[in-house]
Amino acid sequence: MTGLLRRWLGGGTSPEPESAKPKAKEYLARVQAKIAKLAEDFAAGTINRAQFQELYSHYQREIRTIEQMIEAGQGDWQSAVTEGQSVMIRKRNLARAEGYAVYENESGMPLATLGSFQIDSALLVPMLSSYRAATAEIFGAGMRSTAIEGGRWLCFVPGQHTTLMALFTVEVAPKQMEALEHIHRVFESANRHRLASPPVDPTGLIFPHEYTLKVVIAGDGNVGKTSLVRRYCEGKFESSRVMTIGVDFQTKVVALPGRAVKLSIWDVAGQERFQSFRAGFYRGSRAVALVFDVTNTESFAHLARWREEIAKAAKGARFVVVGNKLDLPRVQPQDLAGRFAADLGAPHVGTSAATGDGVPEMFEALARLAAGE
Ligand code: G3D
Ligand code: MG
Repeated sequence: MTGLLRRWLGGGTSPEPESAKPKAKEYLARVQAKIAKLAEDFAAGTINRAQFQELYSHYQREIRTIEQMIEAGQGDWQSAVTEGQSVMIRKRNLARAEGYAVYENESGMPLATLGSFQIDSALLVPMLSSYRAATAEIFGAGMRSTAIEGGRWLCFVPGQHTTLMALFTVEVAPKQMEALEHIHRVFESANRHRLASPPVDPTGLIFPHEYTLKVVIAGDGNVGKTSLVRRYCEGKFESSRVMTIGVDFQTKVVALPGRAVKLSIWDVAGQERFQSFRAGFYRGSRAVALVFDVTNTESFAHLARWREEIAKAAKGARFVVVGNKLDLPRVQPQDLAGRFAADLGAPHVGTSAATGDGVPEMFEALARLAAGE
């Protein structure tokens, strides 16, 4: 507590209305309790450094502003209250797994990659070999994580036969590292016979943490559903493509912190206009992207109908609202889309299948919802 605050809380000659004081005092005490909890969370390893630091300064800023307003005799100190932001700060700074790779300890050869494990091999190979050299000594206690270019973090998890590497967007919290170690233990144990007799055939390995979840991409024709799936699954965008008919779904492994899930992605290809075909198509889906085109307000207006139809056929399915074609001049008002998403309790993502912007975020949001996070 600062001297300023203490002076004010102690009463005396403060100019602000008496009635405001107890409430402000109560509120500031709550913020202090949050700071204490934050310190505990960091010590317990459930949050990372960036989350701790940004939240801490957020709380300090809030306290300081409220104190100054009170000092200046402004009764409306509540206007400085920013409750609810901390969740966003936590989320923004959470380490997200981009991808995983499993390397054989003895040969240093990659056995499998999951998600997107894009990392310069000129950087990776020396790190891996020095790590492998150390693995023998540090086995059992040797998880390591290290900052690499782009602010990303690379984690090494040693096992008896293999090393799991995971690429994260920012620094990883110790609890996330523990989850990785657990995954890797299960992986080695499930594959122990194959791993013990090299050369290992990667196609025979099983990834026990990987399971398939069905997700659906819905929305009017021409909003870019097929282009989004292509961009994500095949990494490309083709304009003037022939409309897809026939291919029902594609699968793709998505890396989430502490696990990987496989999505089977069902694109309402060519069925936009044939409602009678759709109910069966939705069955068993866990998460649904409601896609509209930001240059076409009608496609947005139709989302409520899409949602209603899907909610009937796939009870419990959760939604992500996706505004696509962000590379073009926007016509549909963004705040309306935000409100629609908020009313559904759904994340809202902006994408461009043409540039790739927002596309990983869209599918990650689907994976998280489908996995029940
Ligand atoms: P659908 O599957 O929802 O019916 P498609 O939509 O993926 O077939 O895309 C419809 C049209 O929109 C295609 O135009 C495609 O190239 C274009 N498109 C999809 N996503 C984007 C995007 O993010 N930005 C831009 N600029 N265009 C996009 P064409 O003319 O190629 O048939
Ligand atoms: Mg299509």
